[in-house]
Amino acid sequence: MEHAVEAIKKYKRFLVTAHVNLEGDSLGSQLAMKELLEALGKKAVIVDSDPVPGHYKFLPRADEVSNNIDKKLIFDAVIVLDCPTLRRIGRVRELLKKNKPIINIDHHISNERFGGVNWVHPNASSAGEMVYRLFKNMNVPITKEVALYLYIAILTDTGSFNYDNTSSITHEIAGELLGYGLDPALVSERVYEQRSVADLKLLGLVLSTLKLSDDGGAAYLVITRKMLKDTGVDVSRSEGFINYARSIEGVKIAALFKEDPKDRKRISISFRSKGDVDVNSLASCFGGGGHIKASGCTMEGSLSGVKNKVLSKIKEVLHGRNISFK
Ligand SMILES: [Mn+2]
Repeated sequence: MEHAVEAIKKYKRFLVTAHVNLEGDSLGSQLAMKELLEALGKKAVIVDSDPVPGHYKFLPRADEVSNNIDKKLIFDAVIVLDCPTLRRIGRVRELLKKNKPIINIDHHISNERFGGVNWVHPNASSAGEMVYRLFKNMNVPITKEVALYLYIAILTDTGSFNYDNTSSITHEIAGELLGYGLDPALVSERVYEQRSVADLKLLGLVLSTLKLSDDGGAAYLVITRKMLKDTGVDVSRSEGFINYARSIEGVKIAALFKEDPKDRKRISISFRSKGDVDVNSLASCFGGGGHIKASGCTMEGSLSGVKNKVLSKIKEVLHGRNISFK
């Protein structure tokens, strides 16, 4: 963290970015980082590969998140948040220049240390929690807006304080953030209860694909391009669907296969686990990564080809048992 603090003090103009497919942590940590930099008298521009999802547009200054890859943008250093690899910043890579230092601030165990400064803290609940620590370390007062950004980052990345990245410290920080005047019920409603009828129709289609291994240890779901087309729902609205597969009693590994809506050859796969199963290693077999109990990867090929490869690896991880899916 000291190196990150030094670098923040040293430079004046920052490009702030995070991973593709923005969600609560990537968005909250970036918006809070921008406030931190501005409070220190610096300039900061947030540029992301993907737009702010509709249900996060209520966040103050969310309209300042740019998707414009403007090669003329002037900055001294780049801050990359919540990103295990540089590939994950998507189109923003086009803005990186050789002589501009990268400050990598992340909590993914699979982080590739791609920065000049690498503050990687896999025990942090979220990138938001790490930005919270910067506010404390640099003595910058937390405003109600900053508290909202950081609370949402922590809330969403801990699955509403349900996952095992939740600790007493997470609750202490969240408690302090609520003390800045946030209404937790209202925040939860804005983040989680903005579903449309079409979103639930997509969920219905996805749940109907559920398959369980015959030993009950693994389950998977599928989202096809056709389902997205038929319901008119953006794939970003499927966040959390995989938890239905993980929630089945006895399931240790859950997978969600998503056909890329734009690229016919790409399938992205999310993994979740329970107990002592490490899905970070599982995803790394296919060039992906993430956290021990939540990870993902992207593969090329047909849905059935990719499924066969991944499901046989899952069988291997589950102690090489000879299982089949029904
Ligand atoms: Mn995160």
